Amino acid sequence: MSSPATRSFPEGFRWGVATSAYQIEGAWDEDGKGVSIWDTFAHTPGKVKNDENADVANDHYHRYPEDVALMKEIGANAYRFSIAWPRIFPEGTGSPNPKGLDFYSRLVDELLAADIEPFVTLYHWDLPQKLQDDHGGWLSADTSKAFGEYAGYVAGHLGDRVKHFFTINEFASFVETGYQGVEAQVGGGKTVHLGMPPGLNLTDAELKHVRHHAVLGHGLAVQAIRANGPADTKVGFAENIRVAVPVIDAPEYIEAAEVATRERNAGFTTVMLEGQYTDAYLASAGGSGPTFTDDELEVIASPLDFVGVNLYRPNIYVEPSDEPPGYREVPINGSHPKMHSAWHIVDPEVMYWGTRQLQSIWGAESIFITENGCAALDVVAEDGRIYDSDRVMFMRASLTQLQRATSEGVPVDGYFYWSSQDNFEWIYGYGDRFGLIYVDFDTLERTPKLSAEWFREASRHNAVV
Ligand code: PNW
Repeated sequence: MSSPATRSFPEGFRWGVATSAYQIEGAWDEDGKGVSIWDTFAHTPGKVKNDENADVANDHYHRYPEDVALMKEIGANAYRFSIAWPRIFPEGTGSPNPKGLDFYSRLVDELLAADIEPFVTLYHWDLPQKLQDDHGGWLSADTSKAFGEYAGYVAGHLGDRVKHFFTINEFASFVETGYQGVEAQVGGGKTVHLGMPPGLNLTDAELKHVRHHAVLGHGLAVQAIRANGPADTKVGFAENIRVAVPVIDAPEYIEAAEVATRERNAGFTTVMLEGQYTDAYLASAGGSGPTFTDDELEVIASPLDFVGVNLYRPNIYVEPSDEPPGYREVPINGSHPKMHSAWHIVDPEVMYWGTRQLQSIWGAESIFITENGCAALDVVAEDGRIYDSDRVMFMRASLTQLQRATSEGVPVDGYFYWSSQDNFEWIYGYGDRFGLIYVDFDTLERTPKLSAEWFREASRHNAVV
């Protein structure tokens, strides 16, 4: 192996895999679970590719013992999964459903017995439908409040065994794509409007209120987790922070990139870590929205134990500029390499600059890569194996850059590959496979891929292999 100094991670570094409830559990209406906005959306024709849904998905709800054994086999020592809010509170608030909590309690016990540390995400987009119907979902602070109460309840009941909680997964994804939607290129010069539930098309000004309620929900959850969980409970968020990468590794470029990253995350990461909206953010969208109080800002910026970031790609490249705001966006070339997903511009350096900026801009003292991974055109070869060489390349390159960061003292405490197994990839259905483990969606048979072998060896050596 290459020199340990340039390959190893710090002692205690977590090698994890990640999933989310709606994408793998199935059992969409079992044991008293309420309906989520994703159930409703995926049951509506025309919303998901091939009209697929996650009613059964990976059937993880019933097969979790096998899935935990597989995680163990591929070398994971940490598992990030999400809790389906409507399993715990079928209507979002009110009386809890004991059978829902019981599923997660059994899962946690199974993980601990296998020496895999549970990391729980409280919101990975499957909002109880009732909160959408009654309050308009995240358009209302009532949803933020309900989220805080649900988070406190879970911490009170699982906090004896779960030591790490992530409040909300990818604010930008469910807010921007759910409440406004995006125009996406589909080839042939055509664009389509893509959205996720609730499938609204709000203005930029209205969106600022939705963002505000999401970060407020995060802050209320942090406080409720602290109030209801044991003293050693740790909490943070899991955000797909938009990272501006400097085109040249030189001081003025690095500084310009920091200014850009801080501004491009003003509605989420920046306000959660600084307790203030930036002036440029407040002035955007004609200066309207959001309305807030100082008390709310304080809740939003409740102190965290760690920062979790999903890093897949650079958001933009940046060079310095003498004009405000002090940086200039460098366009991404049409021929820039991509992974299999159309949105997936490749640059492993996002792992280095992203984590380094969390430390340099906000002084982060503990960072988790809550997601990193790629889709690939995986097929079972004649010998029964799955040769996902592109995923091995992607993971090795990403972890090399992450190791570069830790070797310079950036405090990264763990890496969660997305995803442990192929699963329901939201509006793309089952076509986009992100797993280390291949899933045959007809038989639900699971087979570790070549990338799983790579991950197991990296975890065993605590190093890039
Ligand atoms: C994340 N991008 O979504 C989600 O947290 C997962 O649920 C999802 O399955 C996974 O990544 C793969 O897509 C993303 O445009 C959505 O850069 C969009 C982007 C990245 C991640």
